[in-house]
Amino acid sequence: MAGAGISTSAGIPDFRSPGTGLYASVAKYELPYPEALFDIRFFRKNPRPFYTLYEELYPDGRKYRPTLTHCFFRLLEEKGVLLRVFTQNIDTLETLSGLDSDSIVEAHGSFAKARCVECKKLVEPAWLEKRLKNGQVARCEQQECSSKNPAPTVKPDITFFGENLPDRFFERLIDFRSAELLLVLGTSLAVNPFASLIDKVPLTCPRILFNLERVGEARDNYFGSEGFVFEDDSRDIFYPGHVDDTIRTFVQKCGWERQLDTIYNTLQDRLDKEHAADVQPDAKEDITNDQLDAVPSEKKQTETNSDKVLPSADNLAAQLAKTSLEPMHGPLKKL
Ligand code: CNA
Repeated sequence: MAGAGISTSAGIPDFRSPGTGLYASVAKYELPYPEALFDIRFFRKNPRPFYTLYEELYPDGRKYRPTLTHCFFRLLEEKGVLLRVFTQNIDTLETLSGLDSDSIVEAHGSFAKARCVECKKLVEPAWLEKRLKNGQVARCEQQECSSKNPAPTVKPDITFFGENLPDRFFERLIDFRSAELLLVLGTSLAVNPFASLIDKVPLTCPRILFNLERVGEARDNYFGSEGFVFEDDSRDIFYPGHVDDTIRTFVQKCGWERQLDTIYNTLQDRLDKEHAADVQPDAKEDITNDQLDAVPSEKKQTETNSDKVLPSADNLAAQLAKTSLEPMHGPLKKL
């Protein structure tokens, strides 16, 4: 389960981080209250504030790049241990990282497509980009809409407050029941129903929070959520810090660091080439299993460390590393 905190190192501000989050810079958007930025009723009356943000964050594939954490999802996919990435993010960086579309659930939609709020007709990305570059609010040009004054606004397929979540979110909820390990990364867990998903995994499923701050705890009394309990004997673990750093530490414990770097560097090279050639990104770069196998395994290091008393997050990482070598539903079950 991912949130805006996994994309801050890509240069995209989150909502709630003090000082740097979007809500801290509401003055720029001239909002009556911070959440109005993503409120469908407010947007229908005044789309300008949202469009200011939209121009900044529009994913043209050049401005913002997937982070090490996005590449970590790729690594889990390559290893065959990724069930699904449920993301609240709308920046499409999971897709740009090369993750299979089936591995992703964009719980709050994404910027990838946009349509008229009235007739729901999709618009061409090039048509929209031109208007965003000119600082215009895009208005529907379909015959039935263009005669209205003002013509209805074009809105990306992201879920605003007051709108339903995408069908795929509900269709894939079933995944939580079969999860053997839940990783929660870079989210304040302040938005429901997404936040409540942490309690949809089996009671035996360990849960790790990678975040700058402790969130989602039982004492926070989130509606519909029992929350994390970060006690010594609990199944819940808090990994504090910058998520790219803590993920690197976690991956080191799995013995997969070099493979993660290979994925990251290969992706950066591909994006460099695409930007140089000024073409749109299309396919994921081909990292073959042979290439991954060619990377010297750091598993030995994990094994040498195995006689040390490891904190439980390290144990989980070591178990995860073994899982890739054995059928799914293996060692994590025994925890
Ligand atoms: P949020 O409420 O702003 O919370 C972000 C969380 O991430 C906070 O707890 C931060 O402490 C933490 N955080 C920030 N940077 C890091 C970091 N480098 N390492 C570790 N933790 C970090 O954002 P949520 O995702 O929880 O809220 C859900 C909203 C935010 C969704 O509806 C999104 O659409 C929306 N959003 C998305 C993006 C994006 O797509 N990149 C950006 C801003 C907001």
